[in-house]
Amino acid sequence: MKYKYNVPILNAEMPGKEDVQKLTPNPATRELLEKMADDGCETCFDRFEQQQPQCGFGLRGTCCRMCQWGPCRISEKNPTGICGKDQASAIIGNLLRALVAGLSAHARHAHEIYLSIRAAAAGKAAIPLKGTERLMDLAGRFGLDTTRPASELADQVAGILLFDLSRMEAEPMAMLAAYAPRERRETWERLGVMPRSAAFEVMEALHMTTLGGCSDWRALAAQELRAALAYCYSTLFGSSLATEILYGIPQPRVTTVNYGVLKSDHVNILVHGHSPVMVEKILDKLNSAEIQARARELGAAGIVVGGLCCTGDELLARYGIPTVTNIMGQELALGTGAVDAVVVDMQCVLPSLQQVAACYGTRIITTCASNRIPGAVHIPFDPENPETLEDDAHKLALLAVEAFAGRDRQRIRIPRETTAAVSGWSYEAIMERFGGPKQIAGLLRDGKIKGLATVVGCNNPKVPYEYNHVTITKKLIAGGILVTTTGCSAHALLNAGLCAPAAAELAAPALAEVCRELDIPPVLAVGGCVDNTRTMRLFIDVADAAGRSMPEMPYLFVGPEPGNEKTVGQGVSFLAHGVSNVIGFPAPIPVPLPRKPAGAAAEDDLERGSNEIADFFAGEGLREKVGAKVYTEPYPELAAQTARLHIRRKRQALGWD
Ligand code: BF8
Repeated sequence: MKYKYNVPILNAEMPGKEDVQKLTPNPATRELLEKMADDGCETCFDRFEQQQPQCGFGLRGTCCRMCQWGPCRISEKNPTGICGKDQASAIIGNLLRALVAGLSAHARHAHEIYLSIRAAAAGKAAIPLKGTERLMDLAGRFGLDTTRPASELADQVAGILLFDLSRMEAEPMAMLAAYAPRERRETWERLGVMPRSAAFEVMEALHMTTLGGCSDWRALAAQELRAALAYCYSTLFGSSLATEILYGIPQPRVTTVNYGVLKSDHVNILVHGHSPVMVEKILDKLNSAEIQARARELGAAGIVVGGLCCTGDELLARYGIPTVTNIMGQELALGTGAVDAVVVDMQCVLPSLQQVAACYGTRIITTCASNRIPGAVHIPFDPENPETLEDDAHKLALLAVEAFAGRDRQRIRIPRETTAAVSGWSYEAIMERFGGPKQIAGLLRDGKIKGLATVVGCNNPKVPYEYNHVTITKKLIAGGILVTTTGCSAHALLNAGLCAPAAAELAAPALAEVCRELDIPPVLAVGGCVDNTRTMRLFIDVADAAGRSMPEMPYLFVGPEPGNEKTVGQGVSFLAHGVSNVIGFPAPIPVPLPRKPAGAAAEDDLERGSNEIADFFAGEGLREKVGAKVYTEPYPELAAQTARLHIRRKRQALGWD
């Protein structure tokens, strides 16, 4: 068998700490990197340098570790694994396994929320059902009798959502049937990629990729789409909308973010992770007169709560609670020396957190049985036995506040940066501000807004921290493209000031005018990663209002710094909906560089290197199937140009330019 990928590979120069110091946009990051180096406290930026050079097989997705015969490194010398698996199957199999690992993470999150709704409905725990509007909306969409009492409806809705997570037979997913556009459903039916449930598609993906399983990469690619649709509707739509049943639909609020929100004379508590149930209860307790008085008794002037990662994004959206930073900034936040306690639930919590905490005397508290950290205080929330929630939250709030007493305060240095922001851009808030999907479609058609892009996802040490998020986004808004954002990307854009109305001055004149007229920023922070649902609903409803299919629309999904396995499903979900992706480093696919063909005369007579998987994602394969493709571009200036060109081509095809 011929090895097809013996061509140079699209790669980025790996940045060292010096490059990060030069390029990272937030001055607070630079200050804290220096401080932590002076304090002798190691971070992921140090460990990234120590890991260089990283394995080329891993980087290209050509290492197969799916059985105990391997690991097999697929190369020119050895074009198949020991079992005979070829390169394409190895690469797409790795991607599929990453996607379903991410799907499992989101499914576990969703499971906790759905069981919490059940517990609330049964009156087993003091968990609210504040989002009556969302409950009634979903009950109506699921065909329930909306005259029944709210607790009964909540229990029924939770049951339907749990079935979307777990169904084993070939029946439609309820959430997909309720929200997916008809044209998309017909496309997915035609492609044979309709999903059953999260659990079934995870099972099938692992089954297909086990030793002696599926060796047809096209069938694996179809399962990638199927699993992404299960991901999208059972765990993104499910979690996001179910969380609104519990805590209500966010509304815009003016707030302040960034490291400078921490205060040296206050108790500083960071909340971190993804599932909101325990943290919401802890917030209630922290606001109580008793805990506030305890903080003052210990000598603190008050209590500051700051958000990390998606828990931070969600609390920012719901209450305007200030966010501090994202996955790669979590160690830096502790490096301020000012953090008394970090309360973490699930996912994206660096295992190093306890070591950094030890440097600064910070107390780490874990609240999810799936996410233990040795040395941390552990009081888990169990939605099946929620009766202790109230007492546990009280205990945790007290533990967090009492961490203030007796800490070494000599190492405190809080960067001054604070940044204005407007949070709370739920789907409903966006619609209210614009007047509805028809109005947004009109602004797109008239060219006042050139396109809609969502800039999302993690950080990755393979690019200078946050540089790609901020650089691409500035160029998108300068090109008249309205941006939504979630996850770690949102933290970068919030701290860069792009989520404040004043950022309109960086936008193209027509977009700036729209922003000023509606008093919105050009970058709308819509929530945590599961709240990509809000952007997807926006895209679906605006396309419908414009009378166009999703693939025709000037939309883009931009993931400048993908890191967690969860982001694979995000990108593929949007692809399945006909929304192209612009992805930064790293895609674990060998993307060949253009090269001079043998015998070519001119220096610039280049041809694109080719392989099946890169062609499937970036060429016609996927585009013919779902109407969208992937652009991989690690250099943010070029990525933004690609994005703007894509939007322009869509507009020209629609006759809007
Ligand atoms: O779900 S963006 S590093 S925080 S995975 Fe994690 Fe990635 Fe950050 Fe939330 Ni999303």
